Amino acid sequence: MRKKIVAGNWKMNKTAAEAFVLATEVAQLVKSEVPADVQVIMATPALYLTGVSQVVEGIDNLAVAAQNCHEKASGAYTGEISAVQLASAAIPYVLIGHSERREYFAESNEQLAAKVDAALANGITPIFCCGESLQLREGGEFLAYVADQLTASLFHLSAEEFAKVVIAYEPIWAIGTGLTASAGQAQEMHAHLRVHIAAKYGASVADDCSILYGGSCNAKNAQEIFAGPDVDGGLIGGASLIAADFITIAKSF
Ligand code: 3PY
Repeated sequence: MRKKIVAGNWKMNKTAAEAFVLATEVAQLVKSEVPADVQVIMATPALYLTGVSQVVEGIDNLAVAAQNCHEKASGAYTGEISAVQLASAAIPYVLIGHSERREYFAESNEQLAAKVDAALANGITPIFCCGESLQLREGGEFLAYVADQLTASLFHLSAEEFAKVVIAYEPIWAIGTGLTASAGQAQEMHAHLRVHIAAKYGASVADDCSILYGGSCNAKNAQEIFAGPDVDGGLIGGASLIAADFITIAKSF
């Protein structure tokens, strides 16, 4: 049985005081309102990871995630944080390959493969992001393009390793634009990725893989998007910064 997951990507938002307020509100609402079978995650700025970890402590279905990690274990990489360091602070999840990292920090498929390896080697669950640009969507090549992103960064893993990865499909044209993939467009891609995973790892691994939708998913459209049989939750941008909206999304299955 695959997990239902709603992960909030705070990106580079919130001051320390605001982060504490938001995390505390989310924690209270998860405890009182979110079904136990929905895993809620807050991907906070690195600075707040340990503080927010304390806020979520003891709530089984609430966890923190880093938004990135470096592929090397340690060394002269000013400003970076390694998976070894995240693991040493008991951070259970890390986003890898968000389109903003691919675009603004030129992260390649090969580098992302190394980051996935580093996360898994340290017992951290990677939430691997993939998605196509508007140009690729309009050109009609988008299904193959996104499947190729999985092949390039994940398909070197053993089936046992792959089973620990969460996928987040985020069409770039729907990130921060207010545009959302329709429920049909999300389901089409998710089903395609599941078939692609099954061809490599078999039906049972594919069936158990959580594939989240991201890209302007909000309290109004989450229910329709999550209704897709291959949509197992969401990676939420702006709406994760408002506790009530984020929790409405977490209750949208
Ligand atoms: C968005 O919805 O804007 C996101 O990028 C979520 O990661």
